[in-house]
Amino acid sequence: MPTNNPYVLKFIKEATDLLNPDNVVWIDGSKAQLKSLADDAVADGELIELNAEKLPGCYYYRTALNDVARVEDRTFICTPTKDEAGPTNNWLAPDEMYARLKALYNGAMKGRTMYIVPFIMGVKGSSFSKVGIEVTDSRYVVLNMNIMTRIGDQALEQLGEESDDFTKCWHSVAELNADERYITHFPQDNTIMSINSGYGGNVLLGKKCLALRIASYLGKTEGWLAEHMLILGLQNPKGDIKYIAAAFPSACGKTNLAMLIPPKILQDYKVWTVGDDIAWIRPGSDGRLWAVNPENGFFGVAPFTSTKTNPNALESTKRDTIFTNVLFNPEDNTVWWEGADGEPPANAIDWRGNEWHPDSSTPGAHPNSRFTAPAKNCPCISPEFENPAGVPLSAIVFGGRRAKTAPLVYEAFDWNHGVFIGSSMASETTAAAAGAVGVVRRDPFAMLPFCGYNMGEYFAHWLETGKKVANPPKIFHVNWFKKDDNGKFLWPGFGDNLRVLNWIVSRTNNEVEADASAIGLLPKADDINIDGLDITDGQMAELLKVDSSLWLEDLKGIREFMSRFGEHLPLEIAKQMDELESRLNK
Ligand code: OXD
Ligand code: MN
Repeated sequence: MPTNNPYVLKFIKEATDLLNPDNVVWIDGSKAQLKSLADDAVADGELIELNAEKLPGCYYYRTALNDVARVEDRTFICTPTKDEAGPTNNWLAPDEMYARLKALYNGAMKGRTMYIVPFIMGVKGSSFSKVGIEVTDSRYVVLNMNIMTRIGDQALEQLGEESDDFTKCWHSVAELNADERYITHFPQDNTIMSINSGYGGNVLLGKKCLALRIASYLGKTEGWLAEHMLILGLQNPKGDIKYIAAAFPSACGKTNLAMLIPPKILQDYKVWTVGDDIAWIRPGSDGRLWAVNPENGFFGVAPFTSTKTNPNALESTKRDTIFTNVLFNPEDNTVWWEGADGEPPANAIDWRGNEWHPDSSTPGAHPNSRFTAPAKNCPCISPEFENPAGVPLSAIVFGGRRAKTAPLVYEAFDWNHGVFIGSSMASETTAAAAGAVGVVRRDPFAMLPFCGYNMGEYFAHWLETGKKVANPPKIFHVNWFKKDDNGKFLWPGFGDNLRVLNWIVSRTNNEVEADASAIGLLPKADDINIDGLDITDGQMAELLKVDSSLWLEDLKGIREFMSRFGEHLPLEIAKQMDELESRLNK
């Protein structure tokens, strides 16, 4: 045993007794152990080793056909009462769920090996960091956990011999039976139980399950925030760097923003990536909020990642990366996906394992195919990525995909107003018919599927956090997706989003004034640098326009959503809705 910690040993005994594996292997995190695990997986046909020259250290993996994404309808928060999980989570009483899961786990690893993966979310020795221990029967999980977290003996050292402060993470692929698939969280027991899936978001338990759902609950009880946010450092031509954390619902380009390449005209600026998906944020003794990225890699969507859309993400995948459900090219043992650089291979194998040709009628890569790439491969990884103290936040940015309602950018009047903006975040479903504005899905703080307790209480926790910091970051909202009356995007997006980030930073430095409107503070049109862009004054006015009647309509949707929280809705949020309404009616 690599540890004498009695709490760890008790957990491992309980898991071994129930799962009944033939072998038990402690993962120490050494290169030799991981290489031999990968070699075994290749020998068994579970992984394919890719071209050693073009993609050194890289492997290819296919999931089961019925197991290609997170399963929100099978994801549960099992707090003692339903009320504690709140109206936005699936809930079952802990006793009932434990009984159901224990029946499924009973003997599930018979004939298999159980791997014990101790891991740290965050860097060793940081006061932000948390330890988890995942038991799993999947070598793919072990190898991915090695990329996404810091695994092995270092985690047991961080935990020490006496602490019970770790998350117990149970995983078995079992029979991959979709009808008995469960991704379950017991926040009060610091326990996660996942079964019948082998897909990353459901089984790499450090990520969504620990670093968001369990951590949001720990953050509430311990006084910090676990958020679905990227963190970037924006360096100006003088070399000063300001840090921004930003939350966006899926399909809004979080990884692209985190790794942004400045347009030519602003090439003296530089964006450093601290994280692309998760931020843990704590009040610092200096009155500011400090943030770390607890992950150690990127679990990114492969399709449409290319030299054009995100060269930094692409470069990150050039070595020591695991590709899942992309297209496999057996001619030279490489991979490809829709929207990748270069021509599709003439004779390939698609994500289902079937022969595929460029004229095949189905995509070669699954739309949710992924790369798991080490953060240290990223050319723009921040020098502060491993700073145990994190980075101080100057701004927090919320965003969504809104065709009409939200302007390109606006600033909250103050912290509480900013919390209201985060709580009323929304995104529109894409591919709306011409002229229509899409279906609005409310996704507060981009945390709807990831909040491990009642979201009304989560809003209250955000409000409380603001009271604890003398110099909180300013809060903003952006919308890269505003459209004109012909349905054409008004803003170019991608690298040009830097122009908006620059305005945000200039506001945090008190360098420019802003205009008060009913919804918040708007830029003066001249303060957003559009040199070199084909944007007319009229289009800029449209980008910054606030249409009161559209907002009053939107407010109805916000009120309806907030009414779900009943007595858990903070009075402050109700007050913010009333104040917005009266400003809009003025
Ligand atoms: C997500 C992800 O689903 O990061 O948000 O994979
Ligand atoms: Mn995410």
